[in-house]
Amino acid sequence: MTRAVLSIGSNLGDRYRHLRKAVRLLGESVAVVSGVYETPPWGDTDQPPYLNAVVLGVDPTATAHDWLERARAAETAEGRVRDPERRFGPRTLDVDVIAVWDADDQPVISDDPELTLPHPRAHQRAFVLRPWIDIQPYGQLPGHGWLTDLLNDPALADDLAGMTPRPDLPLESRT
Ligand code: PH2
Ligand code: MG
Ligand code: MG
Repeated sequence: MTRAVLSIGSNLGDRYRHLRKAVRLLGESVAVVSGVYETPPWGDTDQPPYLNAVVLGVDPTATAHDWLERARAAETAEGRVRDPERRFGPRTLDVDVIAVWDADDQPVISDDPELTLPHPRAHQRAFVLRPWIDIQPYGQLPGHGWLTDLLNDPALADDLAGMTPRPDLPLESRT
């Protein structure tokens, strides 16, 4: 059995619909889905606010690249157009593979430029860590430690304060 933590986000069009579709497109392997948060844009701040959530995927055989392919397929299905000039720009749907654990429960480490694992910026992103800890309070980001400790980093305080839980926008979870 392999496991993956995926971050989903949208800030263009019907954001909630894109997230619901993402969960549906990721399919059978979606084990648990976090609540949705409204989050200020990170990185490139000249864009609309995002809706973000985190998904825990569990699959008998999927490799890290299988998770990446599923993520990309969902993005493409939701009309994602990549702007090479704007790496952190607005998007209908972004599905990022944050971390993967192999069949022996060991974290997958990869410096493949196509898929760096764990995600190289996840430890700085409140919009990943905050929904993640909701569904995995004892979670650890491989190479960076406990989510509880990462979320206590003063560098994240402003981003955390700027996030708003959206319990009015539930995503379907299998468990
Ligand atoms: N994704 C980005 C850039 N900035 N900001 C927020 N709040 N949420 C995101 O998902 C996000 C972002 C590029 O992937
Ligand atoms: Mg992203
Ligand atoms: Mg992405």
